[in-house]
Amino acid sequence: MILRQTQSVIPSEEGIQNGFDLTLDSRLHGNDKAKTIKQRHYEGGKHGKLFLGLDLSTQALKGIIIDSAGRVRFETAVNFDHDLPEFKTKGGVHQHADGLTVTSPSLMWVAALDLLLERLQSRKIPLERIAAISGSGQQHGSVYLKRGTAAVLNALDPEKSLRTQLAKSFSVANSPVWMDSSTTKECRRRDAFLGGPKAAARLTGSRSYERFTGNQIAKIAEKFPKKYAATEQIALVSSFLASVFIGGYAPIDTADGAGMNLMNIFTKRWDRRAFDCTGKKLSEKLAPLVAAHKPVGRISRYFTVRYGFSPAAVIIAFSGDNPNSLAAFGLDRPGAAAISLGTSDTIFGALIHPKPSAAEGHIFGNPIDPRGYMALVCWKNGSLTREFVRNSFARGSWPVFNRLLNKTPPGNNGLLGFYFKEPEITPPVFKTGIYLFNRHNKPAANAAPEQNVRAVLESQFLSMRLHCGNIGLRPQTILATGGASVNPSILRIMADVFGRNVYTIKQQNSAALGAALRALHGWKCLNARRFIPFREVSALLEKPKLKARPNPRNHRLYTAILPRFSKLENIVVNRQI
Ligand code: ADP
Ligand code: XUL
Repeated sequence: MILRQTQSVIPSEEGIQNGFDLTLDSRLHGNDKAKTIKQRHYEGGKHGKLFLGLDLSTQALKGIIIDSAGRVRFETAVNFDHDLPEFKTKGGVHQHADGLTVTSPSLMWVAALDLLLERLQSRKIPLERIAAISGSGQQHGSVYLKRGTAAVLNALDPEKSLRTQLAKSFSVANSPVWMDSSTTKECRRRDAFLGGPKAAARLTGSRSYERFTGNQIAKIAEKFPKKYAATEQIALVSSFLASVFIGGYAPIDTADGAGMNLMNIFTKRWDRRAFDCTGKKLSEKLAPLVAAHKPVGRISRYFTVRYGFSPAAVIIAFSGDNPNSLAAFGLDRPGAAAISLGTSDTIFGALIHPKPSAAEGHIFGNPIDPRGYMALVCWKNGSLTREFVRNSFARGSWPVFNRLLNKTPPGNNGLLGFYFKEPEITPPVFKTGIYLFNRHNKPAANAAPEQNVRAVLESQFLSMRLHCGNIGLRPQTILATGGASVNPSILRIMADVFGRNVYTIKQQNSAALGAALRALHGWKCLNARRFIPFREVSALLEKPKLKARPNPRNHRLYTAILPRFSKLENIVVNRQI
């Protein structure tokens, strides 16, 4: 039974009482035992403990190592398209011919993990000093593991690669990822079964969404019944990576678990009714839920022998990329919100009294406050759509893109555009296309390069401002993160649209940083045998730096445009043009 397998590798907090290392000695092989004793001595010396955070994002696997003072000591990344070209992904994914289905090869993620760890090893990073590891995964994606995989994970041979050993372990070779929009039928069915979108949102924190894992599972159960029946475990991207590390199925944390339409958002438990409209025997195929600061096991022998990690290294529950970014900013109470400009664009912040919306946005558990919540709104047309406009109109160069932007005034002389290069999540748009409107709200046939560059950015931030209030996000200040947050011209428009100061931290890979900080936090909680406020960890961090102040005149202009933007957006959504 899954629960038992998982529990057997979770060190009991009682056991920790007598000393951190002692708990695990009983589970070690002879050689490893000797190593632990040496290791304990080493860690007591002048070299302090280190903490590893991983982020398995859409386009890359990133790793950040921090010390116990929260300082970043090392970072590296494996880019799927460039470093693993044999998997033939574009932006880390495969877009299917129907224009709606989007998947990533599960084995590619496993290959990326070995590659990243080999890189750390070849750079002589003292992996034996890593006391705890946590991680992050793109949210909602699901990994389907064949019967017998628990045993394979438990007995991984350090002489062979993960890729070789797990090659036959996936009952569904290609994982549906968050960019998938192919499950509208399953969503309508779930909403109806649960009493309508409002009831579904009240129960699970979100109405049914195409990318949410429960709907993806329902599609696979119906379309590929044999593969579904052959599946022993369904993991999220985050819990899958944690599973590889512990050599058994890892629990799912309540922040990432909320992105499945399967968890009761208020009790933070799996919901039987939500399971009933998903797939047969689902409860046997999902790991238990756990708060994000909890340990889920010790590192498996594969990693200690192959890479030299200490057998004492503890694995703290992995979570989603947005929840981990929330941790990187220490957002445990309402006030500031973060805007992440990664492959997806998201806005999110902490909430105490969540009000799930039947229209848009999501409520997840808060990964740094087991009693708290976070609200999030997500856009699929984020960085890749900005890149598309950059490639089409700015010779593929961000400096050219920024120079063009400076040629147009805020408000773009009345031109508004909607760039749905991919089917959109917020608002829901399945038919892709670019829709331009002139100052008289009439469709515009085309626009100059500089107008397109401004239109895509203004449209993205106006949409954020328009939609985030519905889920209770009214930020006082904004913390920007993700790949595009390095671009000052983009941050200026963000500040002007929201009328708020925009700050950044040095590390734009906030999901990996958040995972490293959660590793440190979880490790502290484990040693203290109680929940320690995350502030004790986030207090260590450097203060975010002010990067853009709003220009009041521009802000007034954008506020005046908002009702017009909303009206035109409705027209596009309803396909009236
Ligand atoms: P993810 O974590 O989802 O894989 P990242 O947060 O790493 O994504 O962001 C990657 C994106 O950052 C790229 O797709 C790229 O478009 C964007 N990016 C990088 N540099 C810039 C820049 N100077 N201006 C705008 N966008 C940028
Ligand atoms: C959030 C979402 C994306 C993914 C990929 O709901 O779908 O932000 O987490 O980053």
